[in-house]
Amino acid sequence: MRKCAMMVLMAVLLGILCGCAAKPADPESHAVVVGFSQLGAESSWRIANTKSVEAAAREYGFGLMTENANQKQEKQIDAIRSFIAYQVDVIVFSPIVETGWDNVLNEAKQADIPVILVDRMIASENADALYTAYIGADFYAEGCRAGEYLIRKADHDHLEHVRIAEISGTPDSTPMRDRQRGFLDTIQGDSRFEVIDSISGDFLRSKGEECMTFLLGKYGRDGIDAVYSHNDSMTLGALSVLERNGIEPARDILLITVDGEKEAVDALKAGKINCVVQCTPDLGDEVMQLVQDLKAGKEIPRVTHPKEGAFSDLDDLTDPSVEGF
Ligand code: GYE
Repeated sequence: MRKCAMMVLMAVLLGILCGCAAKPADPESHAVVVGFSQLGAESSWRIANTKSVEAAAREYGFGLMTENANQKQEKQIDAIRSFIAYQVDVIVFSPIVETGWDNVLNEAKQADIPVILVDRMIASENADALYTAYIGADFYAEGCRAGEYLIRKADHDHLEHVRIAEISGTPDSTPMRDRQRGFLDTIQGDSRFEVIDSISGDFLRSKGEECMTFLLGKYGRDGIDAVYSHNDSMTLGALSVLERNGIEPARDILLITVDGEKEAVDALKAGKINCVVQCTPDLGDEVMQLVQDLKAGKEIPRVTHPKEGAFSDLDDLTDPSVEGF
């Protein structure tokens, strides 16, 4: 008996080590099986998002096959193909970049498997025909909130010239594109602001450090007034570089970030970040509600955006609603 239990444990561990898909224990026992292609584990946001989807699937009693692509588009394409072969009921998919999905999504369509895009969008001439619904943040609005904060801050502190360095997310991804567009559209035409550089940190903390080191080397500590970073992981990396160089974050160089993870909100409260634009990773419940409605033959909304806001040093940070995930 003990030997048997050991063998089961070994098999489970082997599965984990191989990085095999987390197949539902007994798919037959679930009325609905969902295939979830997650793009990676690059940030606290992503890890919280994966947990949210997994917890919601359990709550709804759906079988969930999760595949994590470790930042590789080809792996996501393979995962979707495996879901099609398995004939899952619904594919839930968070595309790492916007382009390059036409073939595989056409295959899902031909197999009659609906696709729900979660978090990120796809771009294609034929995009509308390739997915059933999208649920995720309005990244353009997030970029606007970052820009609006900077305008308020410049007004408040009577800043006349703000040289901004942007640390952007993964190139060709929806949050990178739209956070940039929203920000630039908001500050454009205001002569106080000058974007001096924009470099990609791929949404990774380690690359946020590298980017900040590079920017300081290129412009010097007195050549940058503000950093707009597309996520908290990169911001926290950049912040540590500033501190190591004796530069006071949020004072010597303004820091504006997006996501709202606990560590960033705590840094805001500690006066080390100026503004945190919220982006919620808790999309699981709404995704599974869409799956349920879809299976029940109900009409589902084509686009769902969660409600989000922003916290900053110009707000009351003692308000209990100011908290991170
Ligand atoms: O901001 C970042 C993550 O797509 C909204 O991806 C998501 C972004 C999030 O890696 O932290």
